Amino acid sequence: ACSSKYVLSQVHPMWQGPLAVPGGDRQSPIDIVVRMSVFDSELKPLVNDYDPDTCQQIWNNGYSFLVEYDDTTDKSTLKGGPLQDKFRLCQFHFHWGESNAWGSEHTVDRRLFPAELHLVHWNADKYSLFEEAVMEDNGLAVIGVFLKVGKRHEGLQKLVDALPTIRHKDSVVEFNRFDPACLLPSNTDDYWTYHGSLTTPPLTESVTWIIMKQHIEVSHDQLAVFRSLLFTSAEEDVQKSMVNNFRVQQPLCGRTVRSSFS
Ligand code: BO1
Ligand code: ZN
Repeated sequence: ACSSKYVLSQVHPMWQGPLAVPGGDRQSPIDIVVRMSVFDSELKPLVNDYDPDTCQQIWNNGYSFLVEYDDTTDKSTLKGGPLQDKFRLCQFHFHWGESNAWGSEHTVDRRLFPAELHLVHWNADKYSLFEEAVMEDNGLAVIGVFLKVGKRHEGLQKLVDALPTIRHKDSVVEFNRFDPACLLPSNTDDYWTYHGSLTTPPLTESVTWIIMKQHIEVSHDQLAVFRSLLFTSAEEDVQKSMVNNFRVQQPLCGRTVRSSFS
């Protein structure tokens, strides 16, 4: 039998108490065991076509910070890779640790990274809203990119500079003209893909995960600014640092992880 844990972590009030998800044998995140992944020559290169003008705002939702995009038209899209349809970008966000020793949700051969970027897209060929797609098979596609500590990331710095203005939960500021493609590694042809779920509620099993093989480098100081954000709102007496906002790993339950490279 394949069981997965739903009651997770101390990081956020929404994780207190059990969370029932039907099925639960396709949950995320997972450890990618490289020698168990299966090369699939049918997996095509990813095609992202992002319009920086669709970038709208950045907000602290009490779990991460989200950079949100206007997804009412087909201006920022993702196609190709394992995807049959065209998907629209709605937001990206990160997960990170309190130290550089951990923080990513996915791991590669048990290797942890200090942070992980998620670019969230929904299937605009089959559905008309994120809320519709989130319930459905093949509804969502999320690109995962590992962050490693090294040299400062120029593209990320514009985001980092905005973070002090959204330190508390529920703060939102306008944020324009940010090209999410600047956060992708130089090689997006090499990736792993598998069927999984959202890693926070509603945890629906509607996600085609596309995990980049190549990581991006960011500086320790840039990650330190992520860690200066707060889980708590300005009204709360005891402030809690936003760190360790990742879900624990979930069982593979017989799923196959495919790779676009051999
Ligand atoms: S993740 O990429 O698996 N960590 C993930 C987890 C949860 C969401 C998105 C991605 N949640 C949803 C919310 C919706 C919201 C949407 C787009 O993100 O449930 O209410 O509209 O921002
Ligand atoms: Zn995420």
